[in-house]
Amino acid sequence: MTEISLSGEVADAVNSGRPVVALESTLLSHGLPPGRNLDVARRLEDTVRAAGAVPATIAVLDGVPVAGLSAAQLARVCAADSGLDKLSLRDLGPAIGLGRSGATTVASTSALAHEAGIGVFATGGLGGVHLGAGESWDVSADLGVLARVPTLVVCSGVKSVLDIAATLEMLETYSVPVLGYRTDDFPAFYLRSSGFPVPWRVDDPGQAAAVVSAHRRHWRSGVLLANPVPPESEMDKVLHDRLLTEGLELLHRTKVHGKDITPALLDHFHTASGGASLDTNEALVLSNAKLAAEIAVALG
Ligand code: PSU
Ligand code: MN
Repeated sequence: MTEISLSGEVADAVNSGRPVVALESTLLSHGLPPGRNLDVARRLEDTVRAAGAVPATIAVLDGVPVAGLSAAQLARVCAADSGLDKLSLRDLGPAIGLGRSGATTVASTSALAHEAGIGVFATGGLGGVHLGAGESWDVSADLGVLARVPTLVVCSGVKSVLDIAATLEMLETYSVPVLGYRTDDFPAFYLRSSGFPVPWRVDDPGQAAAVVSAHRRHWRSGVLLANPVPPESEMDKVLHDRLLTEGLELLHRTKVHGKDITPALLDHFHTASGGASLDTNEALVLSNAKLAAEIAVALG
């Protein structure tokens, strides 16, 4: 497809078969407030390095997909006035062809990572089937990409603003293995459990790596590893449920739809919780980056 620009460090690691972990930029530019996002971006990269892998944060800058943003590029992505679009996979052609800049979602990051030779990717939450999708048809492209691109995605499940049962059904239809990390319950981003079981469980990075290698020998879809937020950082359930109800009302009232739904909802949670949801968000994404790096090392 496109020529991806790899940083020297990422290119060296990919070429010599050393562990690399892809990181997405939409969670930074559209999921976290300016200021906080840059701090999280740097800590994500430090966490991956501390676990023995090379971080490759991915974005499209001035029409070029980049894997392994420099410090200056990372600061640009996180700036309050970055003006970056949210780019799903279908947006890559237009953004690249027209020389635009944007942050990549799970869908576009997975695809670019795979193209760059990176098989492991850490993020916060996956997109999924929205509540009311029977009417709106709003199903994240993240699911369709997991069906086709053999990247391991480590995340904390999907937010309870989505139809979690329907999301899990689609992942089954698409033959995407769903693994719980040290849990039998599919997590719900801010919460450790969604109330829905996972079909398979792994208890250490070695088991996760064994499943991923076995899957890749037989089938070319992605693998989803669901890692619940650390217990001490889980959001209070009563607060969570209140913010969710309010958030859904807000979306309805302000007629937000399509790709703006997730950023608007995250913003509502962060503002209305006085920052409590930010601590949860940060803790879970850091935990996923660490786990992804450990699995990348085990796969190597
Ligand atoms: N879930 C979160 N935080 C996020 C996202 C999802 O908890 O920032 C982002 C990811 O980049 C994901 C995208 O790929 O939203 C899904 O958007 P949509 O539902 O518009 O496909
Ligand atoms: Mn959507």
